[in-house]
Amino acid sequence: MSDSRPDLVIYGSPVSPFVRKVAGVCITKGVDYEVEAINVFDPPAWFLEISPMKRIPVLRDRSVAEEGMAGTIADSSAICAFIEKKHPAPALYPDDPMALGTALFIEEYADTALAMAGGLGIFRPIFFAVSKGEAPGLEKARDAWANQLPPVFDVLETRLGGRDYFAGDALSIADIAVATVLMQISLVAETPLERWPGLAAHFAAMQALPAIAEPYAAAETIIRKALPAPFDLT
Ligand SMILES: N[C@@H](CCC(=O)N[C@@H](CS)C(=O)NCC(=O)O)C(=O)O
Repeated sequence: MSDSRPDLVIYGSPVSPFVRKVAGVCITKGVDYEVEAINVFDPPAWFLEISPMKRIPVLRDRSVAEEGMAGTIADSSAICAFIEKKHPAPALYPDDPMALGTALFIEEYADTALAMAGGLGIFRPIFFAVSKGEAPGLEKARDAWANQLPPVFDVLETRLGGRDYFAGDALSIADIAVATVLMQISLVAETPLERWPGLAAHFAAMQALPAIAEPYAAAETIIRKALPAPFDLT
């Protein structure tokens, strides 16, 4: 009997923007994958061996190995680069050296500066509190929206420069990374971006892509059980 399971397993949860970034790359490339749930705050012992920094996502390629460290890669950026090499079309890393460097920088900026302000500043204080039955940390979230995010959005607006994509003239890992992390805010709060019209247009275009919308819908199903509607932080 043939094995109908996909080769690629993403360990984690669609609630993580980094899991959704990897899922978005798979969807864009038409590569089958499945998500195997891991609670990163209480992981099984075997997971720690494949995630030395105790983070999700970790990818397993079952065509390499079904268990243990072999066939696994930790960190969404490393995982996405692996998937690009294994499934080159459509390319999500530009050929042009400067466009490639730009894409990698924007991916890193989304995964660090944007994720710090949006994930740690807004998503966690709201969702972690609500899921424990506590009052949402709206003061901290409002401070992040008013003070931490605007300089990050300014950088993204400038780098985008009114174009459709962050790097080169096609969708790249940069666009997927920015959209998935921005949507971490949308899970718990409204995200009015009128002050950053280029970023707002880019965000709307990205939200219409199945690669962004489908993993987000999976996250939203989980989040809405504890939080029926996003908050207004303005
Ligand atoms: N740079 C890492 C970041 C991964 C990351 O921070 N994941 C979060 C979930 S969104 C996590 O595992 N957090 C666990 C913790 O904070 O203990 C990547 O891109 O994979």
